Amino acid sequence: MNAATDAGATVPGSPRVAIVVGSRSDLPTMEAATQTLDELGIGHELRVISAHRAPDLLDRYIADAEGRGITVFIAAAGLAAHLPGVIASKTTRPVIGVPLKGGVSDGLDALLSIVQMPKGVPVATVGVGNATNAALLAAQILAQADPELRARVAEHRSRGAQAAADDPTNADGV
Ligand code: AIR
Repeated sequence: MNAATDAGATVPGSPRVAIVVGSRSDLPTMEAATQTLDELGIGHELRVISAHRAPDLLDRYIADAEGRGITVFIAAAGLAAHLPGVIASKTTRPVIGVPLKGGVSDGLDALLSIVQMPKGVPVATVGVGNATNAALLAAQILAQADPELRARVAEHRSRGAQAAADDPTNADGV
């Protein structure tokens, strides 16, 4: 086991966030996560690995990712969305689940599947399709041990607040 694995430290230049999706059909929704991580200067990688179509590959990937210094996993899936829970069962690094639209209740099924993890193995869950919030939460987790990133996250948020304030629909001084 290398030092990076032991300490959960960064291998210089290596990605810190892994985005795992259950299907290629999930990729368009997750573009917002990669874009947000790019804006914040956070290295990331993306894999398509279904928890039930490729369970052995998922096992190997998580072990390898931890060894390379991946610190936060973002896992997105629709339908019977077991991917975040399965990843969380195999790592003690934080897992953020993104329920995706589709299925009989257009995302409510995936939301309940992800948010209802039985006690002992948590998955932090964001709103249906909210890839942006998943990336921001990952950034905030990483920022706790990285003052420069904390400043970038704060700046990113104040830019969002400024954009809201500059929106002409808010110009009536409310
Ligand atoms: N899925 C794939 N394997 C496990 C799950 N939960 C999900 C994908 C996608 C949906 O099933 O995350 O949202 C449909 O996948 P596909 O490949 O049929 O388009």
